[in-house]
Amino acid sequence: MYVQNASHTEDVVAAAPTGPDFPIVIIGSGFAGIGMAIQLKKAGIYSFTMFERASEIGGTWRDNTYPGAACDVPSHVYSFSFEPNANWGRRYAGSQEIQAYLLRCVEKYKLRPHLRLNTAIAEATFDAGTGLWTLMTDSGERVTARVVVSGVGGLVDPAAPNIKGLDTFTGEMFHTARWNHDYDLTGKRVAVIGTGASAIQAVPAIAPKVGRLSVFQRSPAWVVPKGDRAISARLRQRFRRFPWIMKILRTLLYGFSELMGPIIFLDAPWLSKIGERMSERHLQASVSDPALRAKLRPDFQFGCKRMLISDDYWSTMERENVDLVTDAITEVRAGSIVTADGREHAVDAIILATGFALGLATAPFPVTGLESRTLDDAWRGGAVAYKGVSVAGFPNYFIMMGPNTGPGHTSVLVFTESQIGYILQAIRQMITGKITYLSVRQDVQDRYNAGLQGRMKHMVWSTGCSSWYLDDDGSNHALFPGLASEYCARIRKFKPAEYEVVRS
Ligand code: N01
Repeated sequence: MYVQNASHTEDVVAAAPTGPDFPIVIIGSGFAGIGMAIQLKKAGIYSFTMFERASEIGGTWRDNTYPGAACDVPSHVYSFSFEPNANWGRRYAGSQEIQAYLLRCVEKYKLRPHLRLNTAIAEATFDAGTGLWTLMTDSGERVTARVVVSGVGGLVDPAAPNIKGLDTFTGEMFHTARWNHDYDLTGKRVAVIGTGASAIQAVPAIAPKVGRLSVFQRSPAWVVPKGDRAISARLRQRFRRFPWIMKILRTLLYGFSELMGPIIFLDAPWLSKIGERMSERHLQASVSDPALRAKLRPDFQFGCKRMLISDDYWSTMERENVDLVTDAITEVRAGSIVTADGREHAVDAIILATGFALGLATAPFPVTGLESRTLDDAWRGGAVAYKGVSVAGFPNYFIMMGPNTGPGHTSVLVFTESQIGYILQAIRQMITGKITYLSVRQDVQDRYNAGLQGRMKHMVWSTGCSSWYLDDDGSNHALFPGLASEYCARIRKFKPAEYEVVRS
């Protein structure tokens, strides 16, 4: 239990079994950080400390507790491949069940002694002389690390919408990712602003409870059926007895998502039509009123914005106590929301389902690499990283779910696990090769990114809709323009020749 006993973090990492010369810091304890920690332990590398700014692990699944919160990727593929869970209760597990899974992983792999909760990293600076990162915590504590693995995630901090008068609202107001469970919505007049992936889960869950629900839609989205259902006790028992069935299921689910991939991400109208027809059939089956259907039907190509997956969102919009408001919000007043048609919608509570301030394109805190260059400077023209993981000039600093590694069509964990494998190889090479630091070559990074950006013109994401995928200038530094299998193949092997390698 060296973390708890140490009075200073420098002592903590120094006291770890791998020795004082190889301290590793993992920032964040969501799926990425936990997966990295487990694989380090499996590789016999124990000299790591995981910093988490919140009071518990879990990231997305700790924060998103809104009613209906669930993963829209099937659980048997949205879990670690090395830690299958025979007991998933539903095809698409809810956030509580996923958080419980992560907590079990932490206990099973005995990660608690490596964990520093309630400790945010506020600054990181690299020293080329020693090959060490110095990290400052928010309480001013100084920590040194040979390697930093950033697993801070991109969709973390709630985005506050820029709506006139929002701060003058005197009723209850909270964001989906900061749900106030102490506030009872029963019988209340509730507004939901936003109709993205979070809203379409929360709306059907709260609609039966509230008095009146007004859903403020700025732009509609393509929705496809989820086919969610409980996994029977019998099937779960089979999974426990024959774990190989889960492996086959995982392979099938992954294979299916990869097959669907081109429909979702390619700018090929004939492929998009397949998705649009699937969604249109779902709309016809869910909503009987043609006028309401027209309001819910997007006018952009399938996949341009993140495709939404729900069995009951569209049908909920036809409930007697639910209104879809498509006129733009012009102002929020003490007890109401005013729309462009002049209507004043009186509400008791406003739920902001307005998404997240995307952290992919900016450094999560000041990060200073070689020659005193900051990550924000390096990313001024858009966030770039070699294979989404390494940034030229920032040695021994590895990013998980970094630039251009988001999938629009499959489980993000497929990407995460391949990044863990890559970073682990780099760390092993550093330990065995007595390497002081590794910095990806600028020409290697430039070539990789030119290739990715060159392919963006074939992708559907910039065909005329707005989304968190795109930077202000319309460029895409969030998603990987291809199949997950391609990404995994490209990142499978760590090649030192692609890095400047400095030995002391
Ligand atoms: O956020 P979003 P989200 N006035 O950015 C609207 C992941 N996720 O939290 O489309 C009025 O998608 C905005 O309107 P518009 C997933 O990757 C995963 O729902 O910009 N409206 C939009 O409708 C997802 O993509 C799961 O016109 C305003 C909504 O708010 C990502 O998180 C579940 C507005 C924001 O939608 C984000 O999803 C949930 C304003 N001023 C989320 N500002 C899984 O199941 C914004 N909007 C895995």
